[in-house]
Amino acid sequence: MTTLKEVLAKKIEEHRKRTTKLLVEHGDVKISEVTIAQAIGGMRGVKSLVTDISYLDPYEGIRFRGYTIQEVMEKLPKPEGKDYPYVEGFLYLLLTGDIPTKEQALEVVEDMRKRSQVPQYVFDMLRALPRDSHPMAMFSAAIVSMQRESVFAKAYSEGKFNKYNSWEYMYEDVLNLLAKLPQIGAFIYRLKYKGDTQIDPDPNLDFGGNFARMMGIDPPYDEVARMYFILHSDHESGNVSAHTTHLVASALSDAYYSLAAGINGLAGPLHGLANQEVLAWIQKFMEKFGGGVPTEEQLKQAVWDTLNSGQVIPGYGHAVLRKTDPRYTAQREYCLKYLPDYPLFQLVSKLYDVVPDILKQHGKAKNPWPNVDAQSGVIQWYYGLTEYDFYTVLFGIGRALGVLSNITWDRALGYPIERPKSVTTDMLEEFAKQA
Ligand code: FCX
Repeated sequence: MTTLKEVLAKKIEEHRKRTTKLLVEHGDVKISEVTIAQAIGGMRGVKSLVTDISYLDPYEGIRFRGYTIQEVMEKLPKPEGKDYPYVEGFLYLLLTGDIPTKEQALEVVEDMRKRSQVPQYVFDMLRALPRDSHPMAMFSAAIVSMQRESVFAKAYSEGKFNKYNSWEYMYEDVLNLLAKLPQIGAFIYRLKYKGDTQIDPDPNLDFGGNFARMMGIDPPYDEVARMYFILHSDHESGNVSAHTTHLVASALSDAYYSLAAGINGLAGPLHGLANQEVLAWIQKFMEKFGGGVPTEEQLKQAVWDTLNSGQVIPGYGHAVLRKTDPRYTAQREYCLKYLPDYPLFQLVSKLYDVVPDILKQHGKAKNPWPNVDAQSGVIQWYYGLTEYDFYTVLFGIGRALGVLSNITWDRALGYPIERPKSVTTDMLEEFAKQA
């Protein structure tokens, strides 16, 4: 057994007592109320999910296992000579809550390398899909196609499964699945955009380093990959991709079914697809202004034109955040270090100067500040990844780290099938009358 699995088993044993005590002794304590506006309005702010993997404070932004982005980047072990941590060490943190030593991180690197071989039928299936399929549809199809590999589903069908050991089968699926995602993502990219010229993984490289290699993009893109996957990993439990993965897993569907479902949610333009939308939107108005960097006045006009045509400004606003997303800031800092003079970065910075004020004047968005998606496409574009349809796959590889850690814990703590109650409009009208 690896150190990660051993440590996790110990943590789970300890944590189960806390969950049981809460349920048995304090199960009736109220933590939230639901208004009519929340029931109609996407359950915004209703506290009804539990996760310890990450927490999103509206004003501070995300903390992973209690650590800010900056702390995560500083404290986690890094490959020799690199600024960004091993993704594998970050997974150790998400699963256990502990910062691993370099040896512990390297043990996960080695374990995942052993699990990383993608079955040939996945490549055959991807090649058989129409080449103009969206990369997210291909990514989701690749994940669900591997469901036959699930040790969780096998254990269930063989009757080996019980409430106490089910997390171990989930853990095996989670590690097996995560280890394959960089190659699947890079395969889709090179199949669609590089004439199906594939680059083999290098067994000596880590998750981020290998992804960059298989994409065919030189360093420091390996650093971008590490940063990007960590930043996009988790955003507590209520966002569409995390919630969907959790919901589907709650029916005891395995990690393959659950992650594919979450990825399908991530593909929506109000969620993960917003990062490609940002680039598409910027390109559109740059074309309109003859390809050059627009003036501030032209930018303001472009923002108003978008709003007046009833569309949202991609990369701005958030359901929970009420300040600039620290994931935006972390990527901005990368840009300031590596590409400060890049025109597209300067344009994105100029948008930061004009959009919040316009959104405030417009008066609808509760949060006028940029989110993670406003900045991420620029970095990809700079390193030659201009096929922005692909950007959400990058988000998806990162997001898998968080949502799969979550469903491992869902099984460990025996969370039941999720089944909120619905009411009819007649009933809401009746509640309103009685209020
Ligand atoms: N531009 C224009 N209008 C916006 C807006 C934006 N960026 N953000 C919110 N609004 C509008 C909403 O459309 C809504 O209008 P309505 O009353 O006519 O329906 C009103 O402001 C109130 O919405 P609000 O409560 O602030 O935001 P929601 O929680 O409903 O939605 C998202 C949050 C993120 C979906 C919304 O801000 C949005 O559409 N942003 C643009 C898309 C985007 O960047 N998504 C990525 C978010 C995230 F980081 C991720 O998941 O990846």
